[in-house]
Amino acid sequence: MNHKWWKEQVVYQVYPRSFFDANGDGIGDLKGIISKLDYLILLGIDTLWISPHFDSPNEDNGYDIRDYKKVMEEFGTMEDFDTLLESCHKNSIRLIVDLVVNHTSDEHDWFVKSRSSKMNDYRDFYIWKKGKGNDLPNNWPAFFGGSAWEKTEETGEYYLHYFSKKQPDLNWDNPKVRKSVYDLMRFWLDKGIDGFRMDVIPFISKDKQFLDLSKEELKAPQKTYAKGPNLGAYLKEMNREVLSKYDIFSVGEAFGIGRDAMMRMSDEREKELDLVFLFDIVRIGREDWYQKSWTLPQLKKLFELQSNTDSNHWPTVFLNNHDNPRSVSNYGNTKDYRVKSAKLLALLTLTQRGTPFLYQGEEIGMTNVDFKAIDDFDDLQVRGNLSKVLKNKITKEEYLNHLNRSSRDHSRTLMQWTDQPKAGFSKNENTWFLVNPNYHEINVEKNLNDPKSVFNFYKNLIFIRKKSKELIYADYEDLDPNHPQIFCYQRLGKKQTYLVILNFSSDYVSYKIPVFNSKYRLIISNKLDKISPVKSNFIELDPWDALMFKISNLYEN
Ligand code: ISL
Ligand code: CA
Repeated sequence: MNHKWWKEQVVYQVYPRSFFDANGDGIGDLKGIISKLDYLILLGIDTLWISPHFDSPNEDNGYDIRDYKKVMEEFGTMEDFDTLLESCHKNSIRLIVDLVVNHTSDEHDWFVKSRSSKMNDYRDFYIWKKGKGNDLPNNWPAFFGGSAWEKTEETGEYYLHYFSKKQPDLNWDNPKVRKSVYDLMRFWLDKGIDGFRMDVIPFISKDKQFLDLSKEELKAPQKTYAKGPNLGAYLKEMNREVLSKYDIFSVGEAFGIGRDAMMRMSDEREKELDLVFLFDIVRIGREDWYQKSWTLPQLKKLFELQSNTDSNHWPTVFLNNHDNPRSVSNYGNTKDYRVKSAKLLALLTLTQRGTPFLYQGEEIGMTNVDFKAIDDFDDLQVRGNLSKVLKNKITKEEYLNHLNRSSRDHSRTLMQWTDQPKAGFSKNENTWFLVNPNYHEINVEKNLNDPKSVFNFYKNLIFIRKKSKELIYADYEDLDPNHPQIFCYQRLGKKQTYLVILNFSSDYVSYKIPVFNSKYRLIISNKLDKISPVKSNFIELDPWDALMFKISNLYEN
């Protein structure tokens, strides 16, 4: 395993719209992030990833870009961006931005020209097709509801959009498109940014046979959309032309691919991307908005697949982001053990093999919202899928019930800074989205003043992780894959072995540690009371107990 800086960092994702509103217009902004850098430095993170900050009509909260070389007006100015970048670097924090080049906004100049006529130079920047008679070109669905094809008046042809009709897909088979993308990438890299998170990057190559999806494929169209014929070629070209020329890292949002494709995309011998987000863990039990139950052994299996790669790959580890529900609501217990289970998830994320990506608010144990009505959601995906849901005879109550477990909006509520109105996010009483009513109890200020807070547990763990390269690079071994409540694994370093024991349940469990050595030393735990050193290989675990031990291999036989 060759050591790289981006394998040793802890990344923190900021959704600028919901992070902090410095100018009081009710929307988060870049100056807001700058004003909170001290907080992130205190937490100890190394790299900041900001969701799209580019000019956008905000159909999809910035994932619909109108001008790649302009800062979104609501977020501030290019000077603000330059100040943010400079402030990060001054504090040894790296900054990566969100590269959204599978599609643009329909208000992007390229699309305005492309749709105007079949003869326009930009026509082939997008994917146009005639219908079949009066029918759509094929049965491909869009993720935000309806067909992936939209007809235009100007030429009567349809254009392809995997997401909203205001997000037309770029035609990556056109070398001019690829050249334009590489040019905009250089624009930001020459400013000194430290890399890109690449939005739905496996979708950029399309299978131009445009065959209908089968009934089975329609259940998860992302799996088909992620298998275009030229994906590898385009990523290799992007790496050759751009990425390889800078000391940066790239992480692909690989929505739709499986482990094999992940292994190829992030295999350093392939020279495509450095890291890839696999979605199996964050969407466990999920089919689109439908959330089924899952078991701990199923979760452990997914960690096995994600963490145990060979030395040519390096995993990412994340339990939430701006597209998924809050981790403590999704995997923990917010009813009776919110703080404790949030700390357990911190221990899991920060002692796994792979680069951890934290999401704003996760470090203070922010939770899902209890939405009362479908109209309370902001997400276009919720509204866009309603007609399909009702057509499939799902009641609004059932849809709401699932959305309260799976919606993206849970992670887009305002960051909870204090117990002041709007949780201190903004001075404006009119904010773009709601704040979770539990902000009186769950907020940064309270966490900073409590040595036993979720924040301080994350802070201590980040410190422990960064201090020990062993913990970062050590091999991963699940010691008890089938246990229904306990997640027990070890990290086998050359000099040290770390043992992690997590009680992923609200039960009291008397647990026989699979491998035991009397010289284990407790490093960190979420147990409030002192714990007696583990004498025998039995340990009494309270609900949601999370402990990490270390043993120096020098004592080993
Ligand atoms: O719910 C989803 C798809 O059905 C999400 O998981 C998400 O759309 C998918 O992971 C792709 O996400 C990325 O691309 C989207 C944007 O809406 C998401 O915010 C972005 O993370 C289109 O750009
Ligand atoms: Ca603002």
